[in-house]
Amino acid sequence: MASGRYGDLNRPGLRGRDLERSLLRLPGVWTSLRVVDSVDSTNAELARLARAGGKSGTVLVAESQTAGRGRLDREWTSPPRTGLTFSVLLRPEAVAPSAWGWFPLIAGVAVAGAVGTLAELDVRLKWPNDVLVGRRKLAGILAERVDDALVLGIGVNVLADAGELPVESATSLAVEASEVLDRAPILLAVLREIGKRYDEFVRSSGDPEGSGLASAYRSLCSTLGLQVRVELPGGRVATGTALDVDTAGRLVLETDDGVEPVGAGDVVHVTASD
Ligand code: BT5
Repeated sequence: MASGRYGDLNRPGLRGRDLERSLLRLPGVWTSLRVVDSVDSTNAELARLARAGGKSGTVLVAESQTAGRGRLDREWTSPPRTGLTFSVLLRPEAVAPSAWGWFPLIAGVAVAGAVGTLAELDVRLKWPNDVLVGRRKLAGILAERVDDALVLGIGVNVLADAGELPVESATSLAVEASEVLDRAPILLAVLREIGKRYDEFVRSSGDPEGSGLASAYRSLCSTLGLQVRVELPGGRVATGTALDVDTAGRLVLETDDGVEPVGAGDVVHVTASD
């Protein structure tokens, strides 16, 4: 496997104890952070932990995954230590199931906001939560419900050079010439932002407007206002103008047949607003 133009010296491992100490310094939703060398999938591991009664606020970071998962049975691949691959386990007891669609969007807002600020890049979201720089994917998010727990998994491409990225449509902070390529502060910034947004959302009993989440999402989401094609999980395709995101986190489309909210799917931006 190529070591990349930064070489291994510039790909130091993450230090779990130091990261945990920094993360837990301030009170908040996080309860533990662990870094492992390798796991099948951080989402799969935290799903197992959730079923075994694992605690809300658990963070698991892996230096490499042997079976990283995307949505709809797709894969997430990333050479060891080139990116951030991690999951969090949360137990949002005060939020009605109808508002759970906002949890993956919380992760998207946190990643786009924190990474965009640190790296000084225009990082945007394609609904529901593809994290893009221009048209290329910098990070992906997989949210899974496990009984009454939530597992949010995040993969961010940091150090991978163009030859190491798995698909043409991918990018990394290194490829985008970001000055910030140190994975630890990026991880902490993303976790702090998820923690803050999650806490506000849960305290508002899952009210995306009252908690300020919806307006943060709208300002980061490049899908709204565009003509889009949405490939829905069953194979059907919906086309229309993306009007808004509703209280359930669904994308509201104006189609030829009227207004249609879609809860899951792959969006293709047909026209750009600028
Ligand atoms: C996602 O799925 O984007 C969700 C990815 C979530 C990954 C994290 S890593 C930590 C945690 N543990 C896991 O096992 N998963 C989560 P989706 O929208 O379905 O996109 C998957 C598609 O993105 C693939 O089919 C590829 O085309 C592309 N892809 C795979 N690896 C990529 C990468 N490193 N960068 C950009 N695109 C990638």
